[in-house]
Amino acid sequence: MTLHDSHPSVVQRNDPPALIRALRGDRPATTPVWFMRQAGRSLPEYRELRVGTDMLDACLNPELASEITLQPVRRHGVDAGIFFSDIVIPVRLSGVDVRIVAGRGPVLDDPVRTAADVAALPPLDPAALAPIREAVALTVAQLGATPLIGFAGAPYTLASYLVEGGPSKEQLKTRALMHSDPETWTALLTWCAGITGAFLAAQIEAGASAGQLFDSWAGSLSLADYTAHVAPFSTLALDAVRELDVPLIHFGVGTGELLAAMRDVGVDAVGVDWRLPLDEAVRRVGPDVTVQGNIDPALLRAPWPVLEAHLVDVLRRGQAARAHVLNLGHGVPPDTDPTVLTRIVEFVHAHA
Ligand code: 1CP
Repeated sequence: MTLHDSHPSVVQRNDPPALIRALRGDRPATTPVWFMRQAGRSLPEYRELRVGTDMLDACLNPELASEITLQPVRRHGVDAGIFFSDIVIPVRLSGVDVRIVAGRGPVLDDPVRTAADVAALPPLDPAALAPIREAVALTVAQLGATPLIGFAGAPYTLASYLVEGGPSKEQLKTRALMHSDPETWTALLTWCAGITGAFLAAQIEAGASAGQLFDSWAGSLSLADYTAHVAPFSTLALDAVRELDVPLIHFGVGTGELLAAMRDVGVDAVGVDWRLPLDEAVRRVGPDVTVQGNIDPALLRAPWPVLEAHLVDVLRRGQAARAHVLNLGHGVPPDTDPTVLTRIVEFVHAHA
């Protein structure tokens, strides 16, 4: 039995799934819904499975990564799985010493800040991606008709961890490097685009039906800097998957001013955080892309009637777009009550 059999209402056989139709610009009968960070700490079954296993080791164990990917699909009946992994996995698979510190995020003891540091970055051996391909293939076999979204970090967001050595608020060292040493910047972002593009391509070749590029921290950039120093490398990363012909989503946080430029790297959908109403986002990106978002994660803790009114408002504003994929404006906070997420899915699927 595949997972799909337990969700017979999702799609008819042969019909593209609602998520894929929406990303391509069609409006399915109900709005598709999934959640960034739907796999992970909000789920007790995830916390149980992760006991005693390091985060990046879990990502590189195909059975474990696959099971963690499936957990939220089973529990919530969302319209897509998102592959359980992390944006720094291709960095680790290249042989760079990066680890994930609980409650903090990716950390490097030796940040990458000089021309010599960048020149020493090792190439990514395609064979190292074998556990990713295996995990995706296992997952797709279980998902049945429910699509799997593959993902990768955009070169800028990835570079910010390498340069800062860990999470940072405004990526100051990273942006300083961009302006102080353009040659090193180009070399660093080209390396990041190569490994992250290969990571995304491996997932799509193994069966993922869509891809999302996370430029989570692009919101720290001016439009001029984004356009001149960042967007060309995001385009380069996505060039690795264009021939695979799956729909692509591009997401960042605080990127209201960048949305049209993010569209222009060549994607089918842009993700919008909670700061900008979706109808205003549509005014900025025009009629030729789908929008994804933009429930405020803070409202997951509000009383249901407050959250419901917000959902209705987001769904209404999403009508301004050619198509809308409902999601949060950023990832599921770890202390979220997962029953609230299930209720959102039920509500959106019942809302014509
Ligand atoms: O022990 C744990 O459970 C660690 C928490 C965790 C998890 C569950 C991290 C560390 N990464 C992940 C998985 C993950 N990361 C997924 C798959 C799960 C899903 O979406 O269902 C995805 C898509 C990511 C992508 C990711 N990692 C991004 C982009 C998305 C976003 O949230 O903006 C970023 C910026 C990272 C870096 C990262 N990894 C982990 C953390 C806590 C962070 C963010 C740190 C920071 O704030 O800078």
